[in-house]
Amino acid sequence: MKKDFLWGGALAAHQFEGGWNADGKGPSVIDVMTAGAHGVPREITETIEKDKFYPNQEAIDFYHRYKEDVALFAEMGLKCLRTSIAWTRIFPNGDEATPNEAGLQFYDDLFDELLTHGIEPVITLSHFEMPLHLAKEYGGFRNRKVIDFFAKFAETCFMRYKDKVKYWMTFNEINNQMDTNNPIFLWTNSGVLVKEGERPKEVMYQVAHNELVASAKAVIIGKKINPDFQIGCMVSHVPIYPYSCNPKDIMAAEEAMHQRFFFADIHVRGVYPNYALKEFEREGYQLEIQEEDLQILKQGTVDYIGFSYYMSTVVKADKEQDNLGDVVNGGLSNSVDNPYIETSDWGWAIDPEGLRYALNRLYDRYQLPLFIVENGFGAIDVLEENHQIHDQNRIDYLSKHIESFMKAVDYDGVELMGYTPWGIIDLVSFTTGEMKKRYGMIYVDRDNEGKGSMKRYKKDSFDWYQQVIESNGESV
Ligand code: BGP
Repeated sequence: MKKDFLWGGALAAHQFEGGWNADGKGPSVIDVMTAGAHGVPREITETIEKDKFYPNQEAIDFYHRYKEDVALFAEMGLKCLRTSIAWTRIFPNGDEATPNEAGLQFYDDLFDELLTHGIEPVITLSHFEMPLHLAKEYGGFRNRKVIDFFAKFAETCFMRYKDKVKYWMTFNEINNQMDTNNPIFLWTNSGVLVKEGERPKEVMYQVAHNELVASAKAVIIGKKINPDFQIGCMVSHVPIYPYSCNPKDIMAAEEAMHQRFFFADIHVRGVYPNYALKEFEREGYQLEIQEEDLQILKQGTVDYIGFSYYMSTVVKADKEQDNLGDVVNGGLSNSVDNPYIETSDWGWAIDPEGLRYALNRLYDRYQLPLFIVENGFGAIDVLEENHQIHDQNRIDYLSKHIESFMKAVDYDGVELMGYTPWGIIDLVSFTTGEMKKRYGMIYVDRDNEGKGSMKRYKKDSFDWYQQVIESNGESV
């Protein structure tokens, strides 16, 4: 791998910082989501209810322990850390005239701590946590005013951290709200709940448009502040395979991929793809897209593509005729199990080869540098009596994925900036709100009910990853 390859780890403010109301921070849309469990979805409460447990509020308390944790990241040898800035630390309600100085200072301190240890911050501006006030009072990204609130938040961060942060991303997994079957995606991405009688996809496309304009505005502003900034998008990439070589299956997969590519197509090319315009026409969607918006989209295209990769899926054109299982599918009604690959305890298909496929497909389509900003294995870990954690399953998962992306780089010639495995330290799971779905290489003693000493312990994967980084991928 290239010498400056960014080996790192990824986190998101709301899932690990805690301190949800510390030093003037306001509540965000995810602070009001309860914990779920296997088969029990998280609930969106829209307000803080006394007797309910909200796992993100304390999370792993990084807010108060960041020095200890950054020291561990440095010991692991991380070259970069991907995390996000909690919008509500900077603008507690989202619509204030001036930012909250204490919030700005926290990230100054954190970035200084990282830089002192030679760790480059890679920053997502919005990772599933807009101010609750913007969701409730303005309707989230339904409302065009929120475009400007986001642009102001972005500008404030760019100005303040322009000498400390070079790599930015605008919205995390902006494309997962395409799955309108699960309300948490639209809520956390955009602060939007679909109302009775509305067509979810029509709402989603309007919201998506406003958010894409907000992202493009941020890119334009950022480049003016510091032309050396590298500002990327961040999409969830789940390759969709055709079930067979039946051309009907091939076309079913192709059509489904349009849904996956829609956001990145606009982020990268700055224009609406024809397949989307045709869909709007076919479905009669009434969208407010102003002429000026189209200019902004064109001007504010991204420098690179950050993406998450956890799994692949499969679609079959005539699924109804068979009983081929029901996997985690990102809202695709025609998805089926892949008989060639195993799944995690949470039903996520484990497909290392799919990462090489994804890299090739994204690179062919966009010809832009790529950055794997999430990849990981959510599993139940056992803390042994001597405080060891033998997470060989995680090492197996990660090493196979690393081999796969190295092949994409060395053999296929894909341009890859870095790799930040998800949840480098245990944190609250986004979809389930659990602590027991762990990704980290550092264990945190904290359980699903919020109990535990909060102590940190190194897992076996800690030493393994340290070696991987030290050898620049030679020792996987
Ligand atoms: C992505 C999100 C992360 C995250 C990860 C793992 O969708 O960007 O925030 O948590 O997936 O998902 P989960 O925590 O639900 O296992």
